[in-house]
Amino acid sequence: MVKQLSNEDLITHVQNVANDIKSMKIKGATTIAIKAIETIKFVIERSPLDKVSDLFTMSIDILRKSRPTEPAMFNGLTYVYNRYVELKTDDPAKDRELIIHLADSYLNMLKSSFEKIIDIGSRLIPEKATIVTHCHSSTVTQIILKAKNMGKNVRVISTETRPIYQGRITARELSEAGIEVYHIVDSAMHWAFNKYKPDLVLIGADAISSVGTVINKIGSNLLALVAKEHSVPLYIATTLLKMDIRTIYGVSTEIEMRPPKEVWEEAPENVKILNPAFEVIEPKYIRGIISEAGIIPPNLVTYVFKERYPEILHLDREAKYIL
Ligand code: RUB
Repeated sequence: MVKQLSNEDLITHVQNVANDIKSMKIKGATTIAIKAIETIKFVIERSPLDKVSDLFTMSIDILRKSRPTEPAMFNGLTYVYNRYVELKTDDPAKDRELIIHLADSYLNMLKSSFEKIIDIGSRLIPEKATIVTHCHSSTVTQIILKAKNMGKNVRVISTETRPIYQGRITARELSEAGIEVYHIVDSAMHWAFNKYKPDLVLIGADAISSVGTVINKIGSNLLALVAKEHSVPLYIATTLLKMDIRTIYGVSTEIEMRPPKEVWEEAPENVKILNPAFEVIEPKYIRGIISEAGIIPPNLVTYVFKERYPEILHLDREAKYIL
């Protein structure tokens, strides 16, 4: 039996997680989604019985405001919330079990799709390959690590990913596993393609829209342009659970603008710093999306999503989804 905590302690816990997501102590779309859903479970398991419902709604509200460009988290929170509303009883003990069960269901969807993508992606990598990546995507690094474990000879060019250098996480993770890594500043992308003639570009995603555009870390579209110029195929490794289903109804995914201080701590007062966290890659630059449903062209995303996750799309009917 898990020890109960007070209302205040549980809310503080959720707020701390939301702040860690906002400040990017917790980052990367998959990690954020898992952490948000695990936090719901943590709270509900420890909530006083008469507060289960209130704490659940409050936690969802706090978490969903933490970062605006994270559909894998929103889909998870929406799935758990809407299914709960549909199935809840008048018995708080049963409702507690129900929420925990729904949270586990979504975590399992994430986990099983992640495993399938790693399998498919690692098979796609040639026996001897130079791969360019950008930022830190756990999906991408796991694909590369698995390819290495399969005996493939891979080397990686990773960009540092200004302003907060997530590329260093990638470089460290892969080099510690014995992979040859060349680390470059973002603006050396074109130079690196000329010098090392990569075989493919492999990046992750934060969001996918209904028409197959992909949103990923700022600099990703620049990399897509460079890849196109050099005729190098670009693949996106992502679960379809990152689809922003609001885009079906004409709502655009918001691109998060981050604090100026991340770019320049003590900038002169009259310099206006712009710090977009993400950008959009058009389908014409994408050779394929490595997803849990196989490698698919971007324009099939909505169709495949509907086939695979009817329970999530169903919840969205009449745009009830828009939180
Ligand atoms: C991280 C980023 C990653 C995606 C995919 O951005 O753009 O490519 O989130 O990651 P940030 P994963 O550091 O701003 O969160 O494959 O782990 O879901």
